[in-house]
Amino acid sequence: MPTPPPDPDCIFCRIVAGDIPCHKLHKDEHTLAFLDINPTAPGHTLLIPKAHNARLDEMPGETMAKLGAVLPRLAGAVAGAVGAPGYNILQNNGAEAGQAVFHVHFHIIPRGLPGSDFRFDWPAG
Ligand code: IU
Repeated sequence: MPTPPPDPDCIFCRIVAGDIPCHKLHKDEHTLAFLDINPTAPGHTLLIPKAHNARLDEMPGETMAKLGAVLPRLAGAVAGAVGAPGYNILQNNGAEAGQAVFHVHFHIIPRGLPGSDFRFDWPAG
């Protein structure tokens, strides 16, 4: 499957291109990770594919494999760096599900830090 071209209107494509700065934590040929600009917790990180896909169900499985190769160790490193005993991995698809930036991204959200934890109703009910 051909690599989708960057979307000039996509903020994350512009971060990948270096047009917009970010606090970079990881970079390789296919993926990029940077601190969320509006963190829910200290260390809140986004892992993205460099290629533009608006949502997970439009993304080639090969791209998921590239992200999956990075996510476990990155998540552990992020949580460890801020001293968090736990973390959430969150990935939103569609405005109805809370997606605001339409370029696939995985949130790594450190949890359990005294004084900075947030309310998260899961499991529901
Ligand atoms: P969401 O899953 O699409 O709702 O998450 C988008 C995230 O992207 C959100 O946490 C924003 O704070 C974050 N973000 C960012 O880190 N840098 C930006 O320039 C923009 C959004 I726009």
